[in-house]
Amino acid sequence: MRLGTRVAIVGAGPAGLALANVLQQAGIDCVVVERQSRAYVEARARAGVLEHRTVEFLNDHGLADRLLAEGARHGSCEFRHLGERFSVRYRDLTGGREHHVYPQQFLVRDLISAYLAGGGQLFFSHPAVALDGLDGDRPVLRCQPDGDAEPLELECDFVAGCDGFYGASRQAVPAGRLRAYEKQHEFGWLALLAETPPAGDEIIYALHEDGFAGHMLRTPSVTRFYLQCPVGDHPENWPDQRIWSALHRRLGMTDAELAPGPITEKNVLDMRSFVVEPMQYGRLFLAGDAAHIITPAGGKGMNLALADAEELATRLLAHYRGAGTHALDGYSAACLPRIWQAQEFSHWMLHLLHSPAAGQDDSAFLHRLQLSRLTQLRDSPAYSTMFSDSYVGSSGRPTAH
Ligand code: RFL
Repeated sequence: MRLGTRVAIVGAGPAGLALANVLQQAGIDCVVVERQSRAYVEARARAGVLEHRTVEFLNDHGLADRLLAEGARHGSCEFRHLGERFSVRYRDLTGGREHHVYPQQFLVRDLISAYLAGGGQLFFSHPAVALDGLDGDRPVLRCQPDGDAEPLELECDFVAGCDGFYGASRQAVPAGRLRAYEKQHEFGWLALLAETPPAGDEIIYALHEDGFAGHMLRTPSVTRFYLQCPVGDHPENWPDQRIWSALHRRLGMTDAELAPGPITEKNVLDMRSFVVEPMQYGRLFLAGDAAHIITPAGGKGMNLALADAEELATRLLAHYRGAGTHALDGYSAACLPRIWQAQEFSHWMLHLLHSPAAGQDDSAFLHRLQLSRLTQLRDSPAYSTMFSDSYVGSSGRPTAH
């Protein structure tokens, strides 16, 4: 089957779906293709922290009703170390900016239903396998569905590559046209989801000689936890009993404070930072994880993906309203400062939280730096205000062109 559209969107994650909804609301024809089934993407649990700016964007487009009704608002987080505990009240320190906690898969579900309710075209189980003619006037996106289903060809004005880090879009750019900046971190994180209520209503970051532990809120009955582990560790090395005892020890909690429950997800995360520049080539625009990967420290990934979607949507709207191509030419330059700021913050946070690998020549020195950061965060209003501003995210939104 061959179809024509204005914007072909690869990937039904937060970036692709937000872009599709905004274009649809503006009457700009678009088609979304997604490699996985609808059931799969609506159940894929990942992020859960939405910044104030992200919620404002979604709300402006009528896409935040459920998240505002069902999500929880948070304005402080807690740090723990050697029996000491203190909170940083980032809402108070930033004039009222706060986080909303709402699981990513719920947001994906809301964005899919809003787009389909508006008559949007979305092809699930249709992996994009080739993007041709990106440097011409009408690129063609080719999808090869599984089994006997007919291949799909989409002829379009522009391709939005929102297909995550391992997607096909970035790979379609000729060699040498994009520059990648990357860092592989020297720690691993065991990422866990447990059917257990959170122990309190704050995100908790615990520094411990055994390694970092994180307590992240998701819903009243499901909590995400992170445990620092060596690079290359395997989930099989972490039977449930070992996990709960590590969480209790590192977070300084008893069984009564944090009740062990079934662990429904156990993954070792690849702690990688990656940015590609520019985020565009010819008629292809990369958004979200397709263009950059950030560690989960600081909870920025989904927020950056949605900020890219908003930037790209604003510029596509300007283009179709007659502003010319310069609106689109500036897409990458407009996104990159925000992305690098988030990368810098996430990197700082990683080094605040992680115990340096024992046995290295500089590990004792690095540990002292870590403690100094923590003390300043506790004692210096200027330091904690700067942390809060980065943590909760700026309030800047794209301007119309
Ligand atoms: P996504 O969500 O990966 O969506 C990309 C979509 O593209 C599809 N796809 C293709 N479709 C068609 N053809 C192809 N060839 C395709 N190849 C791939 C995929 O199936 C998928 O549906 O990218 P997007 O939209 O850029 O969104 C990015 C976010 O998902 C990501 O940054 C966050 O989940 C990162 N992240 C967190 N971010 C936060 O802001 N706060 C957090 O607390 C947070 N916690 C996390 C996280 C990511 C995690 N993992 C596992 C990566 C916790 C975890 C555990």
